[in-house]
Amino acid sequence: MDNLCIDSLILKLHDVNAVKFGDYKLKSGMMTPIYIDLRVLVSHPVLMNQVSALIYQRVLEEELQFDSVCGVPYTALPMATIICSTHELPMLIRRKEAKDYGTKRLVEGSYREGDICLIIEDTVTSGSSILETAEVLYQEGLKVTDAIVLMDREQGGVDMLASKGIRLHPIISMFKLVNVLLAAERITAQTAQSVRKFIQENNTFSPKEKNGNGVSPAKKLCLEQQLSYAERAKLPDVHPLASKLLLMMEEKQSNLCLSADVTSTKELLQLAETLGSKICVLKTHVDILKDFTSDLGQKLQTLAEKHNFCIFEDRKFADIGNTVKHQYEGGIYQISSWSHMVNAHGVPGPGVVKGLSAVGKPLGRGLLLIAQMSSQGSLASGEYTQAVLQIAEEHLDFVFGFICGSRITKRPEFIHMTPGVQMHTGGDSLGQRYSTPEDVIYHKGSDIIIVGRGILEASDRLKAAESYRKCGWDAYEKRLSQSSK
Ligand code: S5P
Repeated sequence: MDNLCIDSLILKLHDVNAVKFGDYKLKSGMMTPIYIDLRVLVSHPVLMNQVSALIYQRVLEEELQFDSVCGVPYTALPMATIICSTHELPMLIRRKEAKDYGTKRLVEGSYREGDICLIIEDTVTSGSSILETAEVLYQEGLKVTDAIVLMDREQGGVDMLASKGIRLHPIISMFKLVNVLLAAERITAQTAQSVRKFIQENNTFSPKEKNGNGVSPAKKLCLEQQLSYAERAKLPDVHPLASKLLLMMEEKQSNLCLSADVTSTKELLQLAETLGSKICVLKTHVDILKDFTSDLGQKLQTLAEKHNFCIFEDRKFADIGNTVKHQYEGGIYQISSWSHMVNAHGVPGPGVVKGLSAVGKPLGRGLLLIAQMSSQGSLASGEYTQAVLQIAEEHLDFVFGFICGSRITKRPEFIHMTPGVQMHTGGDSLGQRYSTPEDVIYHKGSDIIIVGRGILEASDRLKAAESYRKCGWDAYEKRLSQSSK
């Protein structure tokens, strides 16, 4: 989703008084220093269309599957209507009260038992309004798997709904809103701080039993994942390379892997030199270099030692054991001689790991298996991911982690690395999909963010790398602090 688009929308919402600062009472009775009132949007048709278009864009990005759409009455009702009318999607209307004449229906529209209904909402605090609507839909035999909300007050709605089996996809978060208004000098730093404090201190969702029912997936991750990177580095079964990497991460306060997808050797070495201090891993695609020379590996290794990072050639091996052995060791690139880690698909079965291990293990190298991919329509999911996990568990002496979208195993010895990361969700025109560092590390429980164009296309790469490092690290610290609560 385009960042500028969200930023300008936030300013326009502020212009029309849909965002107010002061002392306001929420539906729950709680007093709040910020109030979101999107009811005014009906008087601003251009803005209403823009909001509806953003919600629909999110539907596409998340590739949501559903049979009908229902807006939570009343504010989200016109938004759902515009989306359904524009894109010719069937809509359902949830009545707040059943009529006392005629059909007495609580849900208007046509549907069949088992149909999936997507819920649309304007603002979420605790998530209770969405749940109320979902419960009415459940009574009619409908299913609800996902909901989209324009504004998430970040007070526990995502976790509460997740605990009820509903994924909530927020478009604007409260922190983002405050940051944009502060940057535009619409509010003072003091107001921004009081809102942030209020949000942090007023989470409406507190799971009753630790590890028990009613705990959201995000919270469950936190509860399970109590070890720091440094503690994991010392586990008895951890692969030596994973141990080295985890200690490096802790020391540099970086869980950022730079995907240095450039086509000139000079630029690659420059990146390693200038951004080396910000990263824990430098990921390369040496086969896209137009001027590869055999001394590159040595030069990269020198920089890796100087700046304390690991080298990861993203070769994605996917052949029978005997072939990958040659591809890893020989050819022009001689990858095994300089790359600390490589990755492989599980498609060929365990033979691919055995072939690579024959070359890499004696050199102290390690392997990441590709368990999931960031690209749209990826086939690496479900049972495939589980089968890859099993191959990894059978080769703990060489496989030390995964390329994946979210954490796939509780074993703390494995390192999870996630590509498809930018500051904002969205994608490119060739099927890449992006999640945010916070989502990947905090919500999805991964360990390392892999960032390419988010940094490479920035006007100041060093500044961008520092922002990603900080976001990734903050999300890790947030996860750790929650787990020890
Ligand atoms: O599923 C994947 C696996 C990988 S390794 N999706 C990916 O995007 N990658 C790699 O991560 C991809 O080859 C590229 O080098 C990097 C993502 O680049 P970005 O520019 O989209 O951040």
